[in-house]
Amino acid sequence: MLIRKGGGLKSSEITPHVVYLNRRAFMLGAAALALAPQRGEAAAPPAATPLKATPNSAFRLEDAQTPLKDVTSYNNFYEFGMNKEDPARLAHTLKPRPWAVQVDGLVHKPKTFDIDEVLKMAPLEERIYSLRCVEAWSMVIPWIGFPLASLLKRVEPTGQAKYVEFHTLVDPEQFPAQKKGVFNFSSLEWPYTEGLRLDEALHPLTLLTVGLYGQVLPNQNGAPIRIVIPWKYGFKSAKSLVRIRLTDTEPKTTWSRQAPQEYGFYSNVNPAVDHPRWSQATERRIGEFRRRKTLPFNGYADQVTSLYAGMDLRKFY
Ligand SMILES: Nc1nc2c(c(=O)[nH]1)N[C@H]1C(S)=C(S)[C@@H](COP(=O)(O)O)O[C@H]1N2
Ligand SMILES: [Mo]
Repeated sequence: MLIRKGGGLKSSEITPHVVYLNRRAFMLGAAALALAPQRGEAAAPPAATPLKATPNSAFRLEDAQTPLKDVTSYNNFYEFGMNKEDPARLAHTLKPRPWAVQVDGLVHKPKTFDIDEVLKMAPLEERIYSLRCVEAWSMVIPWIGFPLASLLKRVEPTGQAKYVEFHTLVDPEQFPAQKKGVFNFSSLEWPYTEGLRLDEALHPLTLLTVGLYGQVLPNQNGAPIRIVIPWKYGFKSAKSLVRIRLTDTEPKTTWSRQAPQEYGFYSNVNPAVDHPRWSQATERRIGEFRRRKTLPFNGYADQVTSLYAGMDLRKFY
């Protein structure tokens, strides 16, 4: 894929995630695509709401930060459409209040938390992580949140809990691409579902995220609450979460259902294991021209390699 100055992609380009979806759409009958809403002007974005957080110097990538403009206008959020510019254009339909997050499954104290209760659950930290998309681009973003572990400890996982499943909201009124017959391009199943092993979910790097760049999370970045797992490909970092469920079996995830040969459960950033359709050895930092080498575990190998001791990471991709 080609990237223009400023980091944007030409809108005519099809990016790797969606090549498969497009092919699928043709097979299903591409007529449905013609029903997609016409391109229109985005509604004026709501004024950013400031959000205070304490910088955590232990989690502070020193690389140049990706401009906020790119962070909010070059997004993958398939609930709004296939293209990188769809989320910014359409995200005004998402209503981040009122919002509740159900935390249940194999826990002693299942609970549905109001989002404002979650915001007060633990001190908010600012952490600068890079997010490495499976499409071989990356961004450096000052996120705001707190370790997912703080929330999980509240509900007290039982001894049977081995995995954590994440669900994004399903509401076609808020997410236009969930409307049947409108964006009938894909076989993506809603809710967008992701998962982690419990030890990954409890790892201090795993950030329950409510803001970025000193402000409340913009809708297109997964308001009001999402997960960020910096050593895994970006698609693991599910947005706009309404449910976190503890299970004893490995969750079926959206992308591994869609294309199991391309997207595994673990999805650790691994420059040595190519995606079947492209190399993962290098990446394009949005806003830069020269490609850079992709680092094992996206640069977090020292912190997370031990989670995978004894595992063949070619098999468990
Ligand atoms: N619910 C949901 N979460 C999602 C996605 C999505 O389409 N739907 N896209 C993922 C992908 S592929 C990436 S790279 C990141 C992008 O996060 P950002 O837009 O905040 O940079 O979100 C991930 N989370
Ligand atoms: Mo991605």
